[in-house]
Amino acid sequence: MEKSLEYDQIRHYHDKGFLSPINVLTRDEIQTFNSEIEAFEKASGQPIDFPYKSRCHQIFSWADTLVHHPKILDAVEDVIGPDILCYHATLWIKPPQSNSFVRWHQDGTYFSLEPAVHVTAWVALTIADDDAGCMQVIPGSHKNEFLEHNDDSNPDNLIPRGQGLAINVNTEHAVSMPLEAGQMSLHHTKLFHASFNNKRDTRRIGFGISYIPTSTKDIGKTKAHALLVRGKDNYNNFLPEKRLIEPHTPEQYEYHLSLMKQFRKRQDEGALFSKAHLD
Ligand SMILES: O=C(O)CCC(=O)C(=O)O
Repeated sequence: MEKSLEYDQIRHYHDKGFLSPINVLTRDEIQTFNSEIEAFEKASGQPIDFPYKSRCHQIFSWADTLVHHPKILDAVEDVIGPDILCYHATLWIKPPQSNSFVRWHQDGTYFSLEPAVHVTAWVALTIADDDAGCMQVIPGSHKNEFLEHNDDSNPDNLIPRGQGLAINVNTEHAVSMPLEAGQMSLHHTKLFHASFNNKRDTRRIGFGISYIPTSTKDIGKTKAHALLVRGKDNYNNFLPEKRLIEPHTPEQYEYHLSLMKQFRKRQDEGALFSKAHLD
């Protein structure tokens, strides 16, 4: 029984590797979440950056609310089933009039998760249309295996190491996933996707949440934590992550940092592993 998506939408996700747009947030929610980000930036005197913009659900109440949001989880449940872990989450912010970009890539290349069924819910907290540099995808490209990626660091790349597909991606059939604030897209972990300049005078802010079914196996050397956000975990394949209770305490910042270090270590180990296997 579907929770929120129509049968055709679910079929589209599985056939093409993405689904967009899906309405999830109210105006009030959008305003509250953006105000909370701005309040943090005002207090810290600078735009939010790493490590705080990664795994933010371990720091901010707004992000904890989002990773547990019933409308997001209903759609996610329709594509990966009822028992759901949040594996990671990241804020993707493009400054106004910026060259910020993300190279073509597949999300799960270094995640060390099997099978590769993880879905990213990308929630727009501001408008994210073509002018703002919304995501572009190659429909059906999730039917490829994970392909070789390389690093190409560039300060404008939102991914610090600049990881991206080593092949020349044929963009003839690329499509955009424009979103209004409060809408989200879903994309499959193997889907080729990228994004380019923000030509608008306003920031483009999106929150990308990686969800996996509890049955996913962790094949990484360093074991991962993951947060149960819906249903039951009958597999215990991941180290149980604690849900945020009290934000902004020193203990919480320490916990966040330890999870971030573990995630980074896994990504680096995954990069070495995939290089050895694809060379
Ligand atoms: O925010 C973007 O433009 C890219 C996001 C992305 O690559 C992702 O969510 O996997």
